[in-house]
Amino acid sequence: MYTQSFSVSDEPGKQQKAVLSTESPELMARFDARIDADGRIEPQDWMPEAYRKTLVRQISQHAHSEIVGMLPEGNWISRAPSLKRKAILIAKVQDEGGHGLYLYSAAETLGTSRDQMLDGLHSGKAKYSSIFNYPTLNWADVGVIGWLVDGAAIMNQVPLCRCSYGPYARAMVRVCKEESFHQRQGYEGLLVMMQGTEEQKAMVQDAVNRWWWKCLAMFGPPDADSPNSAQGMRWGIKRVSNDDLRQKFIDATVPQAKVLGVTLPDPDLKWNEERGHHDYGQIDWSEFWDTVNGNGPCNKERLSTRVKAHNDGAWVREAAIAHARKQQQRQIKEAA
Ligand code: FAQ
Repeated sequence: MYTQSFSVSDEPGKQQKAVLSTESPELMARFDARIDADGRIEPQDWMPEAYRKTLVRQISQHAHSEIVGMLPEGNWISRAPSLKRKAILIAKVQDEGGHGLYLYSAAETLGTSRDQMLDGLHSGKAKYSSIFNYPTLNWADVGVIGWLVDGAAIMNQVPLCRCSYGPYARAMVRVCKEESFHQRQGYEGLLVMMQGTEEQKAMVQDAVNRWWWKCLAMFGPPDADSPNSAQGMRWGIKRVSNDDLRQKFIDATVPQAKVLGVTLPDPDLKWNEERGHHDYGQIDWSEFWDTVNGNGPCNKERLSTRVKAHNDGAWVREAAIAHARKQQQRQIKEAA
């Protein structure tokens, strides 16, 4: 899918410039016209450096989120309540790993190497979604992550299938299909628990209480405080604003909560006939920024687990490189 990707060296400092960065008015006008006509930009096309940088920032953060997002649910694979639930959870967590890989590949087409992106994550410089810095305390958390976290992710990612950058938009199509399965498996798991004992019902309600507000914050700061939104929308990278996506998510989730039989923990949540939307209470943005800035309950644990996994996997990467080298040498010998 990404074979149109540029050849980029993984050696730091040896990154190949994908295109000339000359921002001539003529190239700029052609780029703007393509964006205005709702056309796609492909890796081989000229693009302004700021557009490239914005995409690398967003796509790499997205990839990191998928990879770190494997950890909270991964914690429950060994404790799933049945073989069926364990198999489903393994498949889901594996899917998230796959999403990370498509996204790193999409970002690589912009001339940034995977090593550079991973360095950013492992050194704590790169961002990833705030939501994955909270603990998964009981089995209902796994269902709630599927229902609400994947539900929020889909709401945000469906418009990204129409993103102006081709490789990102195409990657999102498959990601969204898989996220839909994740959302349904989470909701189905919760429906089963809600038909169970009083203790099981209380577990679901407790998990919903802990995750609801964090899921609303996942959409990012309010539009008025979102420095990247205006330009991202102008370039057709973002299609729907943070606040509009948040509102769509709330409106879609309220009836689902009713069917499930849980209460969403917001006394201000009510239908507003005039607006045709639900009103909702205040999100704690200071908690959100604390978490984004590395001080949430699990930031340190998530990062150290990820760094350890990367270091533990070094021998696999080394073995793969040694194997590729041997094969190459054999081919050279055979050709001689
Ligand atoms: N967490 O100006 P904006 C998933 C940062 S995937 C941390 O509004 P923008 C799958 C933002 O980066 C979830 N940081 O920024 C799954 C910016 O910082 P910067 C991830 C956040 O880019 C499910 C600053 O705040 N999804 O869940 C967050 O226009 C279950 C100002 O914000 C994506 O990445 C946050 N929540 O809009 C996996 C989707 N929000 O870079 C496992 C693609 C904002 O200037 C289990 N990304 N920030 O230093 C996007 O759509 C956008 O990047 C937004 C942010 C909407 C996230």
